[in-house]
Order: sequence, then C-alpha cells, then structure tokens
Amino acid sequence: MNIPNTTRLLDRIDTPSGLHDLSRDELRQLADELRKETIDAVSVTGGHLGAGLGVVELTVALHAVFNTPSDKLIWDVGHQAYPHKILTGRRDRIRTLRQGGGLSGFTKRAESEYDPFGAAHSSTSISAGLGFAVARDLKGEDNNVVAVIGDGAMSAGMAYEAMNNAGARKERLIVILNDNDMSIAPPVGAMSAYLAKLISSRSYRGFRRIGKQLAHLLPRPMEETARKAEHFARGIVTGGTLFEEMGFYYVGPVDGHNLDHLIPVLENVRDAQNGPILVHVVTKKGKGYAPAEESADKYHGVNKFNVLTGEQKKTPAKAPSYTKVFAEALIAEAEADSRVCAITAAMPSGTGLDLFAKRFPGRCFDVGIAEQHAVTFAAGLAADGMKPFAAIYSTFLQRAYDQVVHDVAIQSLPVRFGIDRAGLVGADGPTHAGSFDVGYLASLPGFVVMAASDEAELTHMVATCAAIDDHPSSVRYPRGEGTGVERPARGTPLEIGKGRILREGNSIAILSFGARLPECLIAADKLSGYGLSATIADARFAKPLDTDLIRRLVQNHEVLITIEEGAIGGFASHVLQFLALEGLLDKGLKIRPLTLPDRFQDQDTPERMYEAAGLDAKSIVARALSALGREKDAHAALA
Ligand SMILES: Cc1ncc(C[n+]2csc(CCOP(=O)(O)OP(=O)(O)O)c2C)c(N)n1
Repeated sequence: MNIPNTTRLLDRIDTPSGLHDLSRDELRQLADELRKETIDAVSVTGGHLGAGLGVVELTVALHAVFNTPSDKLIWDVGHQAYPHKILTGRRDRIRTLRQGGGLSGFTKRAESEYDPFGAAHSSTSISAGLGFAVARDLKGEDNNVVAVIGDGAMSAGMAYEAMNNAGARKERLIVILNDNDMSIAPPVGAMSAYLAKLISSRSYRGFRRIGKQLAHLLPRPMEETARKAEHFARGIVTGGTLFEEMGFYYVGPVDGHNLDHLIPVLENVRDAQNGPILVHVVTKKGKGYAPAEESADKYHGVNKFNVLTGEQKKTPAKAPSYTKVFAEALIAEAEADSRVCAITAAMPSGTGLDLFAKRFPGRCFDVGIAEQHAVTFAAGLAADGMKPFAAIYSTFLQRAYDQVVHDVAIQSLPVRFGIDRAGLVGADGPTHAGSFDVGYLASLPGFVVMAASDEAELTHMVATCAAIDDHPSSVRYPRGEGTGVERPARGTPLEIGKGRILREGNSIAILSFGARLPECLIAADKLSGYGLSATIADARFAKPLDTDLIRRLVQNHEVLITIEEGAIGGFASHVLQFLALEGLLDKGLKIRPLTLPDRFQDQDTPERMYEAAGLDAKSIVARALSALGREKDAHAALA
C-alpha cells in the first residue's frame, strides 16, 4: 500500500468516468489507494469504517462497469458509501464527513447527483431501485439501475416486499447482495444461515461460468448453448435458490475482493437484457485493515483513531450512558420478575441489550433488522403474559408505527418501549434524530409516555414500565452520557401522570419534558441575574399529563415555557390542548412552547444543534425575557 504520491491514480480521478479507461492493474492500484484514503479520512472524522472497507473493490468495479450518474447506483443504508463518495467528486470534502457543514455520513440526494437516493435506515434499496427501473421504462430510457444491499439488511421485511414485487415484474433491475456475514453484530436468522449455506455449497463463480449462466439474457438469438445455459441458470444443474423462486436470476457467489471476477461478472449482468438479477457478492467487513478485520464488530462505527495501531480516541466518561443505565435498570427488573424479557432489532450493543443477554440469554431476543416484527412479536409475548421491553431507537421505531397502533395500542397490550437516541443525535444527522416519538406515541389513547431527565429518573421509569401491566408504556432517553446523579440499583414505580417541582419561583415557570432539564436549571440561574425567579418543573409524563401541576404553574406565573427534545406535535401540543380546552389560555397567559424547529437539521455536534434549535439555556432565557417584553435583554442574553 506504499504508493508514491506522484503516481497516485486517485489524484487524477475527479469523476467515475475516469475509471472506464483504466487497465485491470490500474483498477487494482486504485482500489488500494481508495482503501488507504478511506482509512485516513475516517481516522480523523470517526464514522462508519468496516462496511466501506468491505466494498472498496465492489465500488471500483461498479464505477468501472456502469456509467453513473445516468446509471443509478443505490446503496442500502449508505454507511458503506465513503469510498463511493471519494470517487464521485467529494474527495476534497471527505475529511468533513459527519461534521457540521460537511458531508453526510450516508448517501444524500442533495449532496451529489451520484447519490440518486438517500438512505440511512436499512433495507430500502430494492424498493427504490424498482421505482427507478419502472420510471426508466415508462420514460423509454435505457439506463441501468443497481441496488446494493447487505446481508444484514436482508433481514427486514421491506427487502422481501420489494423482491416479491420486482420478481413478478420484468423490469431490468440489478440487485447486488453484499454478503459479509455481519450486520452490526453477527447476523441472526434463517436467511443468514441460508446465505452461508449457499456460499459453502458452491465455489466462487468467475466470469466464464457466470457468462454461461447469463447467456440467454444476452442480446443474441437463442441458440442451443443458450438453451443449455437457461437450464443451468434456472438451477436445474445447481439447484434452485430462494431468489430464483422469487423471480430473480441468481448469480454467484462471486468473490467481492477479486476484480478479475467481479468486473466481467458485472459486465455480463449489465448487458443482460431483461428481468431482475441478483448478484451474490461475498466480502469481508473491514477488509484490508488489520485492526478492523480482527475486531469483533469489524469497526462498524469508530471514533477517531490512530491509523498505525487502530487505537480509538476515547474521552473519559464522566457518567454512564443512558443506554447502559437503561440496560442495568432492566436487568434489575428481570432479576425480580421472570416474565421480564427484552427485544432488539439488530442493535444489541446500541441498546445495551448485549448486557441483558449476558445475564438472561434465554429472555433476550435479537430479531434482526425487523422493527415491525419486533413490535408485533413483543405484542404476542405481552398477550400471553410476558413483560416485554422493546428497546428500539426513536428513529427506527418510526418504521413500526402501524404495529404500535394496531397490534399494541388498540389491544391495550402492555408492551414497554425503551426509546433510545431520543432527541438530536449529532453526527448521524436528520435520518437518525429521535424527533417524532412523543408526537406519534402520545397521540395514542391509553399509552403512558415518559421521558427521563437523568439516570435516576430513567431507572424509576423502567420500573414504572415494568409495573404497568394493562397499557402500553414508553420511556425516552437521549444518546450519550447521563448527568452523573446517583441512582438506585432498582427503580421504584412512579405515580402515573405526576410530575415534580425542582425549584420554586414566581414569575416564570419552565416545564421540562426530558433531558433538557439541566439546561432549564442553568437558565433559571441566569434569569435570576435579570431579577426574575423561575419555577422549574419536570413533567415526567407527556401522557397522562399532570394537569394539576400545569394548572398550578399557569395560575402562579406570568410566563410558562415548555421544553422538549422533540418535534412540534409532541409534549407542548398536549399541554396547549389542555390549556385551551380548560379556558386557561383566555386570561392572557404568556406561553412559549420550545420544540425542535420545523425543519430537518443537518449533522453537527449535539450542543450546536440544540443551540440552533433554541433549546439551550441561553435561548430559554431569551424566550422568557422576550415574553416579558424585555427585547433588549433577550437580545443580549443570546450574545
Ligand atoms: C431500520 C434500521 N434499523 C437499524 C439500523 C441500524 N443499522 C445500521 S447498519 C446495520 C447493519 C447492516 O448490516 P448489513 O446490511 O449487512 O450491512 P454491513 O454493515 O454489514 O455492510 C444496522 C442494524 C438501520 N440503519 N436501519
């Protein structure tokens, strides 16, 4: 990998069309340079590394064979697209990945014409690809459409819905199944076992065999050899695959790190004339970088790191993460009650359930990237007397909304939701922000909706969820470290629908729902500098609301500020609805609902994002002063 700077091919390539004239040897060299560049870039930005390293050769081969951007290349999830970004005119900004104002860590339409479809949530690429293929045919155009999907992403229902649709239609669509035998954690499920069986039962296919396989799809008259190839391709010789049964031509398995195999196979597939084709490409997550290849998670997501040693930069934690607190609180509940069990949708370490699984392997279920199934599976467990906790990030639970409504809420089943990554998440940006869960859960009759303001509260709320056995319930908590407060080994169930007052004042009431509470306390201190005393309350519940508390706050204060780490339509909407119906807004109350802004915020540090959202202490102070007509002071407070 020691390539003298003067002969670097990467320096000569501005767009992928530059790959079309390179020899095979040059493409191999380019792949080495691309791998090195990806490692160097991620070492200074942090981010997703293992997935990108695994597709370096595939990325080079795809851009060498296809003609992007008129051919559409759709990466599933998009976390493996850093090498693609480097080759598609974004190399000069690659060290801004995931930073404020920089490149997104995923594919993004607004960023480049080479990203025809944005992603970050998994398993969408085949559906989107079919949309592109149908649109192309309706418009009478002839470009190729290529969707690259991982084996982990193949655990989601959406992938099968798309194949079911595409396999019965006849549009030309190429699906590359990038099989690295990893999700974030090792993959789970029958499909994963099936793919492993396919690989172990067949040797890698080079272009000669693939060429035969595809012969009859090539633009030539049907000949005897082609007819034989038809038999061959349809699995009469090799045994049919699940993909063939679903109407795809299955091609593979192909060694995804061998350009001599990959390129001719892709050329054949490109020139095939009709129907959906699935190319099974076998790769290694973290390929070509020893620390990644050797680590358990293959460097799925990393902090900044030392390229030579692979050692990641760690800022010493001042407090445990909310994720860990959730897991420990849940373990404490499970120790006390054998009916407590836990479900994750392919995020055992992200949700802390890896800790739970260590203690209670038989009561922890990783269902794969299958949030919809996870929720209805939990509903089934609840319906038969278990106490399931579905631990799912706010953003990923969006995908399972009908299951939450139809299978859980309407049946009033006591499924407990541990909603991690609630609020802004920083570097992962708008696709991963936990903005909407309060809106979409608190609108459901009978749901108990809580938000934790610190680790002790989270511990109590987990206990509260465990105790609620006749309704669905949820507790949301943010990404990252807690406040460092002491917490009990096991929580005590809270009184449902009751908030708490932390500080009594008289002119301004600040009612917080969630983890902005420390900012509210800072704001109260600042307000005292303006001669104003603030009451600080922690609502704890968005549903049911603590109406006594709200009534008290509006009766004794001139200004009421509500604050939450969520979009419009969440906690404040419920407060306003209550106040309006009770006529409490008729008497000149000055109320200021602080929510996330009505736009998708691009990635940055969480602090800067909250500042931009107006949910930091300074903004709270400014809002309060402005509500009192002290505009000059408000302006100064923001400085
Ligand atoms: C709906 C959804 N749930 C969970 C995730 C979190 N997630 C990101 S990548 C990933 C694993 C994907 O595995 P695979 O498709 O095999 O890609 P690889 O990382 O191995 O290249 C998961 C679970 C997600 N992006 N989307």
